Formats: sequence, structure tokens, C-alpha cells
Amino acid sequence: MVLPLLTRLDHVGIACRDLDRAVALYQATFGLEVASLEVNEEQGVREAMLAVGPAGAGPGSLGVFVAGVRPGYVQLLEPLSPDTPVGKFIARRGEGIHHVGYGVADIKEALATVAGTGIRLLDERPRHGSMGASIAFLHPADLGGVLTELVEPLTSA
Ligand code: V0V
Ligand code: CO
Repeated sequence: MVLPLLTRLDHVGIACRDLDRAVALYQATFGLEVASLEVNEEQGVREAMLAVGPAGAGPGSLGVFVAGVRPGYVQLLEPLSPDTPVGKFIARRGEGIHHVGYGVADIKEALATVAGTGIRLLDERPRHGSMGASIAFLHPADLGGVLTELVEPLTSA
């Protein structure tokens, strides 16, 4: 295992009640473009990834990869129903930062290493994430109240 385990900041997940309005706000305020828009039934969300440089910020860029470099993203998350992680979060705390996602080189290896430290895994095995990534969540109560996501991109940066 190569340390550090976390290779880059991949995304900040932000819970919102209305995805279209949130996307419009980020576009109007910061000029960010939507790199992907997906429904993830397993996670109970409709979500948009908006690329934030360096590669994703270029004019006309689709915000995915430029020269093999994956940008960071803002991930806007709208719950599919109240009875989902993001739906429950909004009911309890309102809109706001929901989780932080970090890049890892090998998610299965990373999960095994983290489990060995005693941090609780919310996912024992990787799940399907945005833009074809493999993702897994770590318990916020064991990480200072921060829901933490490990992300192995479809194509490694
Ligand atoms: C809940 N809690 C959080 C939290 N959500 N703390 C920090 N950050 C969050 N996002 C706290 C909450 O304040 C309570 O603390 C406690 O957890 C129990 O709350 P709950 O409402 O009863 O919630 P649970 O226990 O049913 O579920 C909470 C967890 C759940 C974190 C276990 O949300 C989960 O499994 N999340 C992982 C999946 C996920 O979030 N998917 C959506 C993003 P107190 O009051 O007891 O202290 S999908 C995504 O990011 C994708 C697809 C992607 O990036 O590609
Ligand atoms: Co996420």
C-alpha cells in the first residue's frame, strides 16, 4: 500500500432541495458547467457534477478529463425521496455540505487499509458512483462528523 491513501480532492457533495435551481446558481455565480447529470437509484439521488479547474475550468471544456487529469468537482445532490441519506440529512440539518470525496488509486485496497484502522465502513465493497467511478463511504461519527467518500475514478488521474 502506497501512502498517503488519499491522492486528491475529488469532490465536495452539497445537499440541495432543487437540483435545477442549485445548478443554475452555480452557473450564474461561478460560470461552472455541468460535466455529468445522473440519477443514482441505489444512493437515492439525482446529482450533477460541476468541474472546478484546473483541467475542467477551461472555456468549452466538458469538465471531464484534459490530458489525463481529472479536475475536482462540486457535486450537487437532490434527494429522490425523504427516506434517503440526502433526504434525511436535509430534514435534519437543512441544505449544505453533505460529504467530501477523495481520490484513491485502488478502492478495494483503500477500504481494507481504512478498516484496519478501526474506522467503520458504510460500504464493505465499492458501489457505483458518478461518471462510472467506484465509491465507498466511511462513517462520519468516526471522522469528526464528516461523511467521507473514497473515489476510484473510471480512468485513473
Ligand atoms: C447523517 N449524519 C451525518 C450525515 N448524515 N453526519 C455528517 N454528515 C452527513 N452527511 C449524522 C446525523 O446527524 C446523526 O448524527 C447520525 O448521522 C444519524 O443520522 P440519520 O439521519 O439517522 O442517518 P442514518 O444513520 O440513517 O444515515 C447516516 C449515514 C447515511 C451517514 C450512515 O447517510 C449513509 O450511509 N450515507 C452514505 C451514502 C450517501 O450519503 N449517499 C448519497 C451521496 P447524531 O445526531 O446521531 O449525532 S451519493 C454520491 O456521493 C455519489 C453517487 C457519488 O459521489 O458518486
Ligand atoms: Co459524492
